[in-house]
Amino acid sequence: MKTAFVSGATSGIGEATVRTLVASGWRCVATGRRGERLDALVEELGADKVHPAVFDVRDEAAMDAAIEALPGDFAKVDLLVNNAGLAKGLSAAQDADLADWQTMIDTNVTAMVKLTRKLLPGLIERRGAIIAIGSVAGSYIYPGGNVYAGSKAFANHFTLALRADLHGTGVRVTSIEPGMVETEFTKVRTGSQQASDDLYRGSDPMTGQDIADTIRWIAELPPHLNINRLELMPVNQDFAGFRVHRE
Ligand code: NDP
Ligand code: 8X3
Repeated sequence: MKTAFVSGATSGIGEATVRTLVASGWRCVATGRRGERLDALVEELGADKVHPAVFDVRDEAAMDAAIEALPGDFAKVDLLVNNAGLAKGLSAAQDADLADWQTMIDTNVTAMVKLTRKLLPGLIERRGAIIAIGSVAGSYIYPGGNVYAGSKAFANHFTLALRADLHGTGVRVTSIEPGMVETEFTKVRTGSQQASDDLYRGSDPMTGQDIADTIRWIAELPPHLNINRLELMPVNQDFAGFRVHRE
């Protein structure tokens, strides 16, 4: 049985990924700040299958302690799913809250690279894999995307860059770049369940399960095969976006 380390497993894509990987025979380290949700996953799936690691990814000492405390085979990570992340706000750059910008950079960029660096030696030892959840926001621009878009462009590109450094190690690296997935993402971004419902209504968005199934598929491909990057959208979303302002 192999071990996956899934950051951000208390909701959305990460939670679905833990359920899906466990159903497919993996054991999972499930992380997040909301410990009660991780406890519920352990209750549902079994303590031999899920280890809850409760920490804020922005707190490096807490990240170190959580990694240090991984019990038994949960410490032998074969797959890192870099998923924890968030958007805060949709204001134009000129109106944006700097604290929101800092939160996104600390979470989506700084924490992701630290977690990756800390788990890399073991991943190399076990010829494991890294799957990171970037975003279409890292490739296509929309108003108010600003720092979120920048952080996801970083995530997309950092993940691809890892491939070069890991050349010859056997470690597989994939950047998954989804469009609209209905999770708690928009509620967290806007602070409003209504805004979230309004965004997804009638659009038939992707689900956390869609992305979890994709992660499982990639994770279980034969070891000689690497998916470099994979962009997914719901059929009802596209990437046309040019605008012209006339005086
Ligand atoms: P959710 O809000 O449902 O899940 C986000 C997860 O990240 C939660 O488990 C949350 O845990 C965790 N997280 C956020 N901040 C921290 C933190 N400081 N410390 C620890 N964990 C943290 O959203 P999604 O499932 O949609 O998001 C997962 C990833 O997918 C993100 O990286 C997001 O950018 C990306 N993505 C999402 C898309 C979408 O449309 N939903 C599309 C493209 C990419 P907790 O709050 O308990 O700490
Ligand atoms: C989240 C997808 O399109 O809302 O990364 O920016 S989008």
